[in-house]
Amino acid sequence: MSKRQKRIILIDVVSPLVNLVEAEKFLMEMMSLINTYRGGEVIKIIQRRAHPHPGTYIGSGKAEEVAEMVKNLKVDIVILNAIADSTQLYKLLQMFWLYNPNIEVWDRIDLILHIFDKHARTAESKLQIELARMRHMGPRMYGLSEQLGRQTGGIGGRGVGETNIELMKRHWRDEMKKTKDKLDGLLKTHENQIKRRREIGFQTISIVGYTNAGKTTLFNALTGKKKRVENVLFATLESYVGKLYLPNIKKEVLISDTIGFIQNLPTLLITAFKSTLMESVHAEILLHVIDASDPDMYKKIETVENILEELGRDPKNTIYVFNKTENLHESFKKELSEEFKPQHPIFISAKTGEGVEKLIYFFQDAKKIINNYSGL
Ligand SMILES: Nc1nc2c(ncn2[C@@H]2O[C@H](COP(=O)(O)OP(=O)(O)OP(=O)(O)O)[C@@H](O)[C@H]2O)c(=O)[nH]1
Ligand SMILES: [Mg+2]
Repeated sequence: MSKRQKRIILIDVVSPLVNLVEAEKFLMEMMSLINTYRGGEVIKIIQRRAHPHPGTYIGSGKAEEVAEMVKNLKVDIVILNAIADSTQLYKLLQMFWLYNPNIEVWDRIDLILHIFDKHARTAESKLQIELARMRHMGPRMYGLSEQLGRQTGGIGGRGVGETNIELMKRHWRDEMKKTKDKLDGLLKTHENQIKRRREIGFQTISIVGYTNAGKTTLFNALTGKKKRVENVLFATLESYVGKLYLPNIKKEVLISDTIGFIQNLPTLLITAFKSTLMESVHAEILLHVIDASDPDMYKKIETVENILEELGRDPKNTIYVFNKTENLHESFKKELSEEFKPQHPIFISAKTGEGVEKLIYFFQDAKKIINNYSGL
């Protein structure tokens, strides 16, 4: 017998100044994320508010309404399209618990962490996720403990309650430290690997870009590997390294593929994935893969640039690779060529292989083309 599909309520708090079409667009990416997670039957709610409510994020009236829906529609998960305060998430959880003791209340970070959890393959990425989850969930766990404490601690909520919270916090801190130590160990090994490759004289070209831009498809085309390509967000969660032989200069270079970026990627997750992203940050050349068929292309380019900056990557030696261009108008290509001249734009279709040869040729010539470039 197949399991019942999860029933999910997705809520976005949108300013009254934003029109409905825009508001719907905000929800689209969340819908793709839910789809990546495992899908389910999604009920979308757009709540108009100038600012999120400090206590419940969505406002108490709306929270009551959602609580009714949790009861009547047998909802499993309520997701906020926001990065919410853990006290706000906890407050909502408390309200909905009355109607479904198994209800879960997530924000955007929780949803991304659940997706990461599902896709993580290596010990390193699993630990990174565990640590991020501990950091994100921690305060909510204290909330839970505080409530239990109040129930058993008598008047004023002191005594047993306080001890419980302290114990909980200490346990949490210990667990977090253990996870961090394990991760630091793996990180050291990874760093040494990168150092060794450099000593041997390997140059690295790293593929970065927004999630679903076609990074892995390009990686496979360049290296002949067969890494998983999927039309979902965050299909890749680890870094892969492959080799590419450049016949003209008779040299082998390393190509790496990694996790994609996304708008409003919480800093917590960037920090958590620093070790995975290290490969890219240190690469000699960065290929920023852009889905040129995406109407939101410009916003996504900016998101990727901002995250790279946050990671401390110098924008120098970055090549813009416009992908999915098999149906792109020549005039649009021309426009992009002009607009992004400093980023040495190249147009490819990683899927059909169109333009990939040109890209390889470009690597061989990179020294001449990129100013001040000392590699290759
Ligand atoms: N039309 C078209 N689709 C492409 C092209 N390149 C990749 N795709 C499709 O885009 C989707 C995402 O491709 P991936 O290579 O997994 O993208 P990614 O950037 O690695 O994605 P994440 O790892 O999830 O961040 C897949 O359905 C690919 O088949 C292209 O040149 N043209
Ligand atoms: Mg990928």
